[in-house]
Amino acid sequence: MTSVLEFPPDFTFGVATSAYQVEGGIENDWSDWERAGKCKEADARCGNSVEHWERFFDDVPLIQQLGATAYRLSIEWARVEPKRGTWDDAAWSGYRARLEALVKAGIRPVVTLLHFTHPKWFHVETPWHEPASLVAWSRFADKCAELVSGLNVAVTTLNEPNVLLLGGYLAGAMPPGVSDGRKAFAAMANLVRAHVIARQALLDRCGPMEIGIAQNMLLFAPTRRWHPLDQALSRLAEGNYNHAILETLSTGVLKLQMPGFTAGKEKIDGAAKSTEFTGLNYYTRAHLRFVTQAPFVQFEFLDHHARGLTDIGWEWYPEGFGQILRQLKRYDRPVWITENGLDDRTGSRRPQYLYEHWRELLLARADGVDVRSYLHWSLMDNFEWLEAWGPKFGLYRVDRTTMERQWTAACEYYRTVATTRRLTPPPPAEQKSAA
Ligand code: IFM
Repeated sequence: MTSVLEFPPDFTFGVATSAYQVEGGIENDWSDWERAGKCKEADARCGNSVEHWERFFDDVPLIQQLGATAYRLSIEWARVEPKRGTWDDAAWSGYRARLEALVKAGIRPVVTLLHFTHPKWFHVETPWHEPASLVAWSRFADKCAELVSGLNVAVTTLNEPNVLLLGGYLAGAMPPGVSDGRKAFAAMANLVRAHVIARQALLDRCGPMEIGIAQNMLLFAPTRRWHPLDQALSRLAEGNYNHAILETLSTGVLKLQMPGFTAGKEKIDGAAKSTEFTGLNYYTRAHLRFVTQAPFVQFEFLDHHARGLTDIGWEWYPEGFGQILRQLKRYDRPVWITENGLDDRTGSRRPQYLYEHWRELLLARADGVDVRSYLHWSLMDNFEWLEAWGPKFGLYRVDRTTMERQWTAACEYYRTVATTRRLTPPPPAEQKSAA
């Protein structure tokens, strides 16, 4: 019998990254987006990133040293299909060799098929709001099924489809830069279909296996607790952003209700009960305020508890993690934390962040939430999309001039908890200034 502040022996500790953010040398829709000056700093480039493609086999021991036994990584579609219909066989075998190396090292791969990025040709002819997107996707999904067959892997078909839809199809802030409610709804339905297609391809090729998505969820709260419109916005955000896709994968019916933006209802064949686990990416709480000018909603990250916002300005709010975990009981599936972490330029806050979030996780487990794994975002510092190289999410700090991976206090703390399974507070942080 384990105590509340102990992780059971079969609980999985792991780490996560995504291809574009760490591999380097990739030309895709995001590299074009950067070149068009669309990141926060116009000259920001992912470029050679942290060279994880080249250094992969040396990076595997870094995962082992953390006591981690799972690694969530993604397949870069643009690497394996740089031209529509033309596979790069060396890239496919490169991924296979990497997955095999992980398995050999006792690390279970959790493979993401789509983590925000697409080959350059994709949006030109087959953006997600067009049915043809699914033709291109089906071919890719079949190849991914072939890639993982015979290996003990789990799959998250889609990473944060809600972020891709909001950023890429409603706000126009990430590729493909569309801002159109009707297209956003069509894209959403097709992304759910993409999950169903990939799932079928995997089951056909590999037999029973664990398949889910990684869903970004925020705890939403009204900025003015008494204000009916702030309250209504929070409820809408919770329903549409957090739950609409998870509900669809549970009931088979996609329902979206975003007044003034988009709405729709559609039955998606094969979507009902189409996951083996619910993947949660949790970072923060967002407060919502109704404003009288379009888009009528203002997002705010408030430091209500005076804990200090994170470096990119997110609220430090572990309680939200526990609350969201409890909401996931409704899906009646084991929960995997597919991402959780913090941008921390000095590295001094991450151990305490881990402690507080792990504590919430264990309390939620004690409350009956079947949380089975925790994959930390991120194994090492990486390219943070519109924010480029400012945020530091890595357990390992990466010096991008030498590409040296540096062990940090958070690595030490992670290893202690992952290997002892006992959650005790971390030693007091040394105060460091940002590098
Ligand atoms: O870096 C991202 C990741 O790609 C998706 N989830 C959130 C992370 C931190 O913003």
